[in-house]
Amino acid sequence: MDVADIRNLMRKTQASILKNGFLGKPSDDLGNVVASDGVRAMMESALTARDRVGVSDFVLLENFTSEASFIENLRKRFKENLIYTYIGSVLVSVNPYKDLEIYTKNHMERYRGVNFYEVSPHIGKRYDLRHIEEEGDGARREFPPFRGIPLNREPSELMLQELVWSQKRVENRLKQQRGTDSSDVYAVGDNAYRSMRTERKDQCILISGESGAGKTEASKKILQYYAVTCPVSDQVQTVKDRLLQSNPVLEAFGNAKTLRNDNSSRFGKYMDIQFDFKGAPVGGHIINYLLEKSRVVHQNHGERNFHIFYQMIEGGEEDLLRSLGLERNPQQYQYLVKGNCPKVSSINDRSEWKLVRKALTVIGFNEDDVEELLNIIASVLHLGNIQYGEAEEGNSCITSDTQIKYLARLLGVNGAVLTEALTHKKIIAKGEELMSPLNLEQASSARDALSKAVYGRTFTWLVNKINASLTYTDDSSKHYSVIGLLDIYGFEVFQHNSFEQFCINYCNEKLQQLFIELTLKSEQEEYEAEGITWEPVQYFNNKIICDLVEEKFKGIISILDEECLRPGDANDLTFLEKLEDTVGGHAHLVTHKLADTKTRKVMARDEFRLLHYAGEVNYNVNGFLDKNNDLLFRNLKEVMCMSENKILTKCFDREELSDKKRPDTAATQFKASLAKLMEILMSWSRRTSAASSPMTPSRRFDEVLIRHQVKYLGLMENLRVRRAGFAYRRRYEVFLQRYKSLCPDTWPSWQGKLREGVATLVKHLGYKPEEYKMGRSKIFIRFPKTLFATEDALETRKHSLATKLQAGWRGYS
Ligand code: AD9
Ligand code: MG
Repeated sequence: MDVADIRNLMRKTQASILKNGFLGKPSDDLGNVVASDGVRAMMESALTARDRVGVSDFVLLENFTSEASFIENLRKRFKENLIYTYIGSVLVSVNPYKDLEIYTKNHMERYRGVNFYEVSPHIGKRYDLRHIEEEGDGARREFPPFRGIPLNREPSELMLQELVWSQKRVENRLKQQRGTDSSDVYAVGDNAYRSMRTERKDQCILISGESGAGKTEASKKILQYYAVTCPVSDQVQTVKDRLLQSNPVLEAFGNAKTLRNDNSSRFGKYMDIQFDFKGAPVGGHIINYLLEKSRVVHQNHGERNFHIFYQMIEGGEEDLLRSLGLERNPQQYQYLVKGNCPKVSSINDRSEWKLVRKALTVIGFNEDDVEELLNIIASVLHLGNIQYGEAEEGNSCITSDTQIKYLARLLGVNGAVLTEALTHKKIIAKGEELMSPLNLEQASSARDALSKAVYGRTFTWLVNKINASLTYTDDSSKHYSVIGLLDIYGFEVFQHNSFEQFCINYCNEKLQQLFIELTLKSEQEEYEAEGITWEPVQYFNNKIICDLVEEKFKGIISILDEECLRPGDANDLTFLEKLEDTVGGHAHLVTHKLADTKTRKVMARDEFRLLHYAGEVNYNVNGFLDKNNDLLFRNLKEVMCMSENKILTKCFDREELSDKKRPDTAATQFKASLAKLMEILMSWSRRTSAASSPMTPSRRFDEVLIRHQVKYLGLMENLRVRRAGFAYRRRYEVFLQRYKSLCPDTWPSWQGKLREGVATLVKHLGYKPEEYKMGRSKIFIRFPKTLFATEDALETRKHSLATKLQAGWRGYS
């Protein structure tokens, strides 16, 4: 570029800047150069923005131990539609319950390949400014500090750049003021991706929060982010599509409307996304955790069964429904009427059906697979409609043949054999098999057990099928990197809480424990790596509650299993008594008998209360033994093993019949699978973990709920851990690059070692020894105020240079 070109460009830039009113006439009565109206307005708005939008990383809160200032910061940000705030690498989000238009392709692009803190509001973004500016060539670079441009100097390319950058910067600031914010969930996704690529480390993103907080939405956003921003090829496109399409399918079969969330996940999901050496997603794997099967046969008032039933009934074509023997009316089905809530205003079952059908095809289901799958779903509805009557001596009999006829056809089993299995129990006495009749109650629960088993196993089959379609097929390279995404069911407290809530809340306790350990661990590791003395922090460790639930012999699960296996008079109430006897004195458990008078008033006799990390929950023991046993009579298993439905033959394996060992109880299986998950996540965490923790469902900023969530998620704990030592840390080169203009010795460039450069700089800035520490590659700053003062100095310098530059430039033109 020659001088003429530069001048030309300068003129254009000048015209544009003047048109936009960012720079005005530099003058004052004394002839000094002063900030123009535009620049002044810019400075003022920056300062008001700081007050208005709060800090974007809680580590920068002055009063970091105060819950009130924590919540105030969230409130400020929420008001400005800024739903995301960091605590170090943890992302806290507040569910806005409305579309914020922050998940567009443009937003994704903005996050691609930019450093974690660069686009996310962090330091210097105390004013919520982006340091990162987009340049003409589309590349994004950190906004450089002004280099000392001598006044009245001929304009140079350098000056031109500074001006263009300033303009961009102002524009960005204005954009900020209009309320657009970084959708930081992308920053978390991008950070995990980049660390995986550059450091060759597998990553995991944990998402935690109460039911309805927005975990599933966040996990979908992250997945979409990868789908849009990662490199593509034909094979990769298929994998991307399948990864994305697995969501509507799994949600149809595994999500349902609850009182807390219209699309509540009723299973836990851990998904691995596998990337090849080019960074393209080439495969995936899903592990599912404990589906809430009881929902298939019963729903609380105001809740629904799994979405798929309603989708099929509302959206299924006439021919399909006819062949399945179904009517287009959910009210006709016993399994769909319990909650008295067939329709949900926020859900369009008919259009969801279309999406799910399409998604099944994308995932690779052929017509036969779909037909067999739908036959099973319809069978469950028919099973629910089986009516029992009383035959002789109180024995049960099936009063209508219609359902059996459909069931025999749809399940591919013999109708008579099925009828017998639904009314009798096979017992083996003295080596002989006998069919013992069931009474009405036993028969209904045998039928419900079959429905739950059929649905639950089909769900697992579905996950396996999806996994098969996501399997990484390129044998030439076995090496791929992985990003894991965990989206479980959130903590739940209802009026009536049962075995399901017990399991879900236990799972959340485990995750919370992991969360705290990871934060502590990564802090500790960072300090160790940097050679900085680790200052231990006191925090509440919820291990005590996890132990209460899962410890061998004395844990609640062990006690429950013991009662489940005990022959004779064991029942839900004897389980409760045993709890009282064994762990009655535990600080986190209360039973009616052991409660004080005040607590007793809000507890029923058949309840026990756990003092969870997140709060107190009363669990009603009614049904605990049955649900934990999760037994299916042998003869019902035999019928299913004979099924001609290919899915069912995979779900009910004949080998199971010859297995004499009693299967593990539901809670024990769950405990084992969670232990495995924790193992994976802990081992990965060594390789870094980004975490995101969406919070409260709140259409407005509901302070009570938010306070509860802050407590429940252990956010103050997390912040204390993060702030135990130092509020802020940054690599020497980045720190020096940003602030070197504030010290004549480091300006315009520092030739020596980076560490020494930073030492010179902070000495010049007057940092006191207690305010900072120098690590191996980073500077650690203890208090936000130190950093803010440095930022203010930088800001002042930039503005004074801007006005000087403006004056010089005017002289030139
Ligand atoms: V549960 O534990 O599975 O019951 P989640 O998964 O935490 O719960 P979910 O992601 O399903 O909650 O979010 C609940 C609802 O909140 C969604 O259906 C949306 O209507 C709403 N939501 C969640 N996140 C966002 C968001 N980022 N923007 C707008 C949101 N709405
Ligand atoms: Mg969910």
